[in-house]
Amino acid sequence: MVVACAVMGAVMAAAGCGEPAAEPGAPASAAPSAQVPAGSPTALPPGDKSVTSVTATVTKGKVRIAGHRVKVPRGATVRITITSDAADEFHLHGYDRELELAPGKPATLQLTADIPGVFEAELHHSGARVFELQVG
Ligand SMILES: [Cu+2]
Repeated sequence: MVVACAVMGAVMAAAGCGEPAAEPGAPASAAPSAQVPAGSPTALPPGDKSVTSVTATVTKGKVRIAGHRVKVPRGATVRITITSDAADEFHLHGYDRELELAPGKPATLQLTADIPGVFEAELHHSGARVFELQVG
């Protein structure tokens, strides 16, 4: 949500909402790929069972998704694919990862869920909430 974003931006003035925050303490686990740029393909083998896929479609600002709360164990790999009918910006709070969405083009973000908690994923332009990621 925009408000949450604004607050977050204020708290993390240096980073601002959307800027990839400086590493919040290097992940202690085996996650050396934390800084893979959004949209880059990763070296994960396809069909890996530890990957949780989240797929959402956005039409006229309305989000269609299988479940609005996505629960994963800590350390899981989460692959988020979003297709929007309008240009937008996807933002996963907490992890501070972003995806630029081009109209009609699926965009994919993959991350290691190594921060426990509940994090909101939203679209900046439409303000739509996409889902919540619950880790741990
Ligand atoms: Cu945001």
